[in-house]
Amino acid sequence: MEQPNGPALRAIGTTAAEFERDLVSNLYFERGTTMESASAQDVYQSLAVTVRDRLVDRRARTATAHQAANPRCVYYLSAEYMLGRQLRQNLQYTGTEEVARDVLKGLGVSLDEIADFDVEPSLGNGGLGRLAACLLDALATADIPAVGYGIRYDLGLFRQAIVDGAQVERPDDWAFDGSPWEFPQQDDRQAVGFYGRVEVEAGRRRWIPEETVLGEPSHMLVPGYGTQTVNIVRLWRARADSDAFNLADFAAGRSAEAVQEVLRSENISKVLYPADSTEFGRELRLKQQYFLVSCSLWDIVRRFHLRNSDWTVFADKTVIQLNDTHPALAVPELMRLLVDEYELDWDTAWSITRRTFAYTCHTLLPEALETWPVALFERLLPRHLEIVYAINQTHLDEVESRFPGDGDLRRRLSLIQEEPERRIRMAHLAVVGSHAVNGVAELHSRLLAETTLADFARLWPERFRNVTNGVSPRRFLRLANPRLAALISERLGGEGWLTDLDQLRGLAALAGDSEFQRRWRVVKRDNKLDLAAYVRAATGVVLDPDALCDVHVKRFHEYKRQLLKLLHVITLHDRLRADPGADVPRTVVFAGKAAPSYHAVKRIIQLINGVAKVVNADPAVAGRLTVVFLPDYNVTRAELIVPAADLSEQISLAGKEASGTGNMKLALNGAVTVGTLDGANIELRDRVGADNFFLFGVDAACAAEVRRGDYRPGEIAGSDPELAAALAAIADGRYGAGFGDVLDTLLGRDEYLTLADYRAYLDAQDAAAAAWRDPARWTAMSIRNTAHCGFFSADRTVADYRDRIWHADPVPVPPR
Ligand code: NBY
Repeated sequence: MEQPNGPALRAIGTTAAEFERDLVSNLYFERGTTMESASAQDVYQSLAVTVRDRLVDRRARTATAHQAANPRCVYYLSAEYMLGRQLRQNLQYTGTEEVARDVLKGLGVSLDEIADFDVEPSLGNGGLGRLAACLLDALATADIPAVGYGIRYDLGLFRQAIVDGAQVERPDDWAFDGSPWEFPQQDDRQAVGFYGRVEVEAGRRRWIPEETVLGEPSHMLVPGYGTQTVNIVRLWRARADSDAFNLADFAAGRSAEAVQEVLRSENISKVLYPADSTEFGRELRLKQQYFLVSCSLWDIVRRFHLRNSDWTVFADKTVIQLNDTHPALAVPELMRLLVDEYELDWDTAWSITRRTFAYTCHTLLPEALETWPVALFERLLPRHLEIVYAINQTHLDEVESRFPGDGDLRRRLSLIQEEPERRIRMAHLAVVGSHAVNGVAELHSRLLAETTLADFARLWPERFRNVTNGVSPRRFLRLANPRLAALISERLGGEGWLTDLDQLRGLAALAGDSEFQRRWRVVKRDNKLDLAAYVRAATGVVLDPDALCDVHVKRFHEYKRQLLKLLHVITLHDRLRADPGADVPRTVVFAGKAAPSYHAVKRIIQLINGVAKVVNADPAVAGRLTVVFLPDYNVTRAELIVPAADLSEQISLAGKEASGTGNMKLALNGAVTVGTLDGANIELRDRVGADNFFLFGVDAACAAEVRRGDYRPGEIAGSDPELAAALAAIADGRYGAGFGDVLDTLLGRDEYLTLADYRAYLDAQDAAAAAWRDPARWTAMSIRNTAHCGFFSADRTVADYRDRIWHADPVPVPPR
């Protein structure tokens, strides 16, 4: 950055000498130590700062370019971000990995060992949070000015341990050893109100909050790949006012009372709610949502005013994407700011608001659609409730004028649910307040418009569209699978595919090339050796790198049907005991976390571990079948498992998984999918070709029909001897006593049609095994999967959002 009048900045260079000088100097000035006496943690922290400095320089130039261009900015509001580890990413994006490796080696330290000190900030549950991170990566890579807003939870998603086969949740104090990637911005604190009352002052309504909490931002840098752009994610942490601590109480020995007020405030950003489907946590959760929204909107307005003075251009300069409904309070909050604080008239404010917001829905499950009790909402946010009512009034008037006399329709479209309790429907609020609403895969967007949001789609068809999810090829191929990335670059003659993923098509011509196939298999085998080393250290289970690596990794949910996979494992075990040639040598890897309160799936985790114990101890199947539950699935674990996978399990009940993104990551890394016609599986199969995908199961329409009809899982179990044997094995207690509850859900309602799809699933698995027996055939399928995955790049997803929702232009950042 040019500094015409200030003191000269230290030059940031990429040569080994410059890198070493900066590293040693950071060690000395930031950690107060020297190479001779530094701990590994010291070296890690200094290395991180050295790499970070290279991004800071780009960030400064990015901010200058944005200020000059006054562009339309994309603001992404999300309660979750799963950014993954930062060190290797940032080494790569700054082109300093080799330099760092050499410099450290010269200093007698190994980069690989140091890199293990890097901690992933697990500020999310699953797909929704990781999608946010992939989109930010692609936004920066596309030079689109963007800020991600989120909450800096002190404790991320719980760390999962397995004790006696069961999930145990431990706190994830991710910043415990320091957090070198963060830039705290204490001087930008922002007050957020809660509770209180509404007063009328000179004819205007105004909220007088009763409680105030401070939002303290901190930044993480989000570099683009192959560009100078560095965007930011701005995470808010709740702080009490500095005089909230009660000295008198403390002096009198009442230490708990002394910190009461501090705790009450700071609890707001204490933990991420580990729900991945239904809503719970109530008041604190609603407080979190408003906290995020209030801090972020204030910041967005501040940024707007740095470059503009006229509200009429606000929506031309600002687009706010709501990542699901968790930040939907932003709609009434922007109205409150515009009408109450900036004194715009209601209609002008409403027109600005609608043009500003867009909403992405990530579910179809009715139980996952957020609603808030009106009574709670009124107590916490009295002025916002008035605004929601006013928005609803105008909205229902519009419905009445378009569909006169249809009281039922008005009730269905209302922002307020009346029965059994009055509640605010956040998805309705988000739709009404947005100019664009999108689902995350073609099937999902269609079903949204036909079922969940059908009435809205009839009212405003022009608002609805699909934007199929995508994943970052930088993280999930280049960083996670450097061996495959190197092979691809070698054959495609460069790394252009990293930002133009359709180039992978060039690999299709090599699918049958035996030498290329051999190299492809060597890469996969080496990746399996890495996974095996980790699994052995973490669980003691030994994996065979030549076995088919069959992975079911994602959050635990009944609709994702980990139990269907487990029934397959039990049947395989039976078959192999009778005939060792009944299946190919296979390793089945399960990983994923269950919401702590989701008892039914925590039981499934226990059952998996029970089955794994029996199978792995059975000499009759040694070397044929191994089952492992790898604890604590997160982005870092995914980066280890995904490159090693041969077979990708995407077996949710059709019509339940909005999109899935693990399906994309695995196929991109050459895993072949066994999957249902659900979410983005459909688009994946269309692209990689039906011959390179093992399809099974009922489709969404058929599933809905079965559910409506007279479905009798017991009859299916009775007429399929292998299934009956698998269920009997669970019942007889060999995997642990008392799994009657699991059997009851299967034989009772079997909500997710596990038994209905069992036979088709086994047939698909047999087809997969047959393909695996022919390595040339399998490898060709694997290569074709990677070759046809270009569409699933997050760069394409961002281009779709840009062209069809955001209409934001890139702002290139000039090199130094
Ligand atoms: O979003 C996931 C979908 O299940 C998956 O199909 C899709 O690919 C992905 C990205 O679009 N949804 C998801 O991860 N949802 C959550 O994690 C979540 C978190 C919290 C709550 C609800 C859902 N909550 O109610 O608090």
